[in-house]
Amino acid sequence: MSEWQCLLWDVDGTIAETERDGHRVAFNLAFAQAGLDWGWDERRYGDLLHVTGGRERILADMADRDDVPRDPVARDELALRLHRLKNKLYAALVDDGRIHARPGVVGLMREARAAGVRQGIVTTTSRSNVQALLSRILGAQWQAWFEVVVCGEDTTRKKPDPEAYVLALERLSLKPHQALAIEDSTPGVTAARAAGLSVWWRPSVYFPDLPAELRSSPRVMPWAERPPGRCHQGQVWPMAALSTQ
Ligand code: XBP
Ligand code: MG
Repeated sequence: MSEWQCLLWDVDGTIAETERDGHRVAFNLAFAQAGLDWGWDERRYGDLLHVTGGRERILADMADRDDVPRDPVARDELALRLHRLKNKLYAALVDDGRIHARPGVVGLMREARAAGVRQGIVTTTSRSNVQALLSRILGAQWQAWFEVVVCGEDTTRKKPDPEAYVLALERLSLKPHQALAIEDSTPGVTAARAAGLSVWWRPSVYFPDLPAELRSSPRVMPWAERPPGRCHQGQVWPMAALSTQ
C-alpha cells in the first residue's frame, strides 16, 4: 500500500543541473562585473555547496579571504549586492536556454498531474530563480502545477534544517508519511528525512553519493535511470508494490 499523495520537488540539482552550469557561472560573472578578481572553479564551488543559500555561500567564502571588507556591515552589504546581481545573471542564463530539465523530470511531473497526485516545490533557492527556471521548463503557467512553492525567502533556516519541509506539509495539511521528497544533495535529503519524509534520491554532479547513514535508510530510495515508482489514482506507488499487483 502507498500513502504518498504528494511529490515535493527540490529544484537545484534535482529538476536541473543548475549548480555547476547556472549558479556557479552566474556567481563568477557577478564577481567580474563588480570588479572583483574572485572566481569559483568547479571544485571550490563543490566544497561551498555544503553551505546552502547563495548569500550565505558568498559570506562563507569571504571568511577565507583577505580582500574583503573588515567591517561586518559592509561585508554583509557586499554579499547582498553580489547575490542580487548573481540572481539577475542566473535568470539571463536560464532565459538563454543554457539550463535544461534533467531526463524524466517533466515526464514524472506530467504523470503526477494526470494521476491527480499533488505536487509542491521545496527549495532553499531564491523565488526569482524558481520563477526563471520553471517558467522556462513548464511555461508561463507553471504555478498551476504546484499547490505549494516554498523558497529560500520563506524560512529562517535553510536546508539541511527541516523547516522548509515542515512549512510545506503545514500548508498542504499533510502528515510527513503522506508526502515524498525528491532531492539530490546531502543537505536536501537530510532536511527531508529530519521532517519525517521518505525521499527519492536523484544523485547530481556535485552529490554523486550520500553519507552511509542516509544512503542505507530504507526511507531513501535511489532514482537511478528511472523514478523508483509510478503515479496512479492520486497516489505514488513504489515499483515493488506495482510489480506484485
Ligand atoms: C540550493 C541552494 C541555493 C542555490 C543558489 O539548495 O543551496 O543556494 O545554490 O540559489 P537546494 P540562491 O537544492 O537544497 O534547495 O543563490 O538563490 O540561494
Ligand atoms: Mg538540490
